[in-house]
Amino acid sequence: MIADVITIFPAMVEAALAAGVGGRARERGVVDVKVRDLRDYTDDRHRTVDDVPYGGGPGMVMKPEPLFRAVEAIAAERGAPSAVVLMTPQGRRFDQATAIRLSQLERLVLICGRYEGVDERVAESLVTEEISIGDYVLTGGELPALVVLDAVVRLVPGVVGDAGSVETESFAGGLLDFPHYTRPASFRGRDVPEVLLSGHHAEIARWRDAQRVERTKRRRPDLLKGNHHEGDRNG
Ligand code: 4HQ
Repeated sequence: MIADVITIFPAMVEAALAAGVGGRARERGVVDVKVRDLRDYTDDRHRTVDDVPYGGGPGMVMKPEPLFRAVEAIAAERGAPSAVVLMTPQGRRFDQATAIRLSQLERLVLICGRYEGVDERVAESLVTEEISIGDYVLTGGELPALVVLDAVVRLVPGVVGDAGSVETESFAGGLLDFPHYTRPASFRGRDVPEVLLSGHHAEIARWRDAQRVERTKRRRPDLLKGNHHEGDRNG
């Protein structure tokens, strides 16, 4: 997988990408993620990326020219992107199904907005999809892009060591994960469930399945109601 992140805070994105399983996958060349400083695609002395909003009002808007130039430069270097994703609270809510779909694409571009957001013509004619990581307002699209990349990159074959852990985890099959325990078998008066110490693998698998269903009913009944397309609504 090839991915490019466009941001005015490249050091912040680089630092996060260097850490953990994703960072190691990048070192090994399993994924090729490049961070692009949007200011490198400006043409004025001050490397301006924003301007005042037409119609007035508070804050600044990201100018279209540097963003178009950045995506065009990436396309020329890497080939036409499979998707150009804009991180925005106006987008479709990110979920595991979207992570799976994006992980199967060859070339991904992620745009991180700042200020009040990007000029609408970027959303209309450069971006192929808008994604939100949730209904809250952040100061920029960098953390959302890192969230999306983290969820996507770990699905690329060879990134996560044990492929089994990708399959049996939370949301595989639309259910929450089962409870996990490690040593000691008794900790401050709380014991690991007997069945897990039994060595009866079929019984353990049944117990875990039952725990997943029970936890999902209690904590996330929405996941069981086939509401996969609607978020919660107010009112
Ligand atoms: N922002 N999911 C505003 C977000 C956000 C989110 C990104 C803040 C874009 C301009 N992005 N900027 N939530 O809050 O994706």
